[in-house]
Amino acid sequence: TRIVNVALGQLGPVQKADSRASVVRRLCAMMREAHSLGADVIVYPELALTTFFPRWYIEDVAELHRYYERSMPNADTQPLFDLARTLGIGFYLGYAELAEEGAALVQYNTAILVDRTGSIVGKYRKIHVPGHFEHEPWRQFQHLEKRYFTPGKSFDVYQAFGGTVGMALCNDRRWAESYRVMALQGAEMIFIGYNTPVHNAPAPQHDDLSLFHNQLSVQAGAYQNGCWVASVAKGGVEEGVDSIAGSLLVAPSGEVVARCVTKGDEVVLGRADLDFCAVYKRTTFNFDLHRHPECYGLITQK
Ligand code: CDT
Repeated sequence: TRIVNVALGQLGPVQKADSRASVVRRLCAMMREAHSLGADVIVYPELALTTFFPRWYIEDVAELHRYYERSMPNADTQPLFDLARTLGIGFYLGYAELAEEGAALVQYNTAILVDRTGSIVGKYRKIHVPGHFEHEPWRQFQHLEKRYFTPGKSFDVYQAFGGTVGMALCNDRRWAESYRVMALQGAEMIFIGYNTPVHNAPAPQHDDLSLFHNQLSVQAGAYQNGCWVASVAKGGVEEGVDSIAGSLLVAPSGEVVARCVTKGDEVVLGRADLDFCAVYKRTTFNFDLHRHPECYGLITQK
């Protein structure tokens, strides 16, 4: 057996006035708790270092760019990396990234995977960037991710924690392709961070189903690909906007083996045996034996 003790590092709200340093203190406290529970790795949410700023239409570029990290680690986040190395625990962390590409500054919604030595072993830039591009004042709040983030280019996997690990971010978890592309590369465990407002302005009739759709997506992704999925929220009421919590660890069987029960900062430990993937990957979801990619062409066409 290859056991990975996975801590769900769910965050409660981060308000606009909360400094990076104060958020990193919360993340460090959770990392210590995860370590005391025996965790090998702690999974934090998407955009964990700041409030979920795509809820606002921000015209001033300097003001907008205050929400992004120009380097990682940086002065504010270094304590988290130092603590990881001291405790010998890895982490997944989502944040807004401002990347210098030639003369251009490119904005990404990013997650990193950090190993037990405090070294970054993987970086993922969100591919399914949801919401809208233009200011839509009719909404109670904006969801301007399409304006603020350029989509990433690939779903990769990494050798970490004794297995093959992939990453995704929030809206990616609703798309079967996200999990499948990583599973085709052998993913045994996928980490996902999310911020999901309860209210979805274009389809308010779905508001009551928001927790159900979250869990449905993650359970299906895990089962259909024979892999573990840890999906972790930033939940609660942030700047007046309520977001779902419901962080989960799902087994390759599709069963929920651990979940958070509050909407605040909460650490819950789950025990993931990576060898439990094999029976699914060898039988029902033996991709080599049973897939028919020759019939799936439409999926890769625009
Ligand atoms: N952060 C993120 O991707 N949130 C979306 C909200 C719904 S789309 C406006 C999600 O899929 O959970």
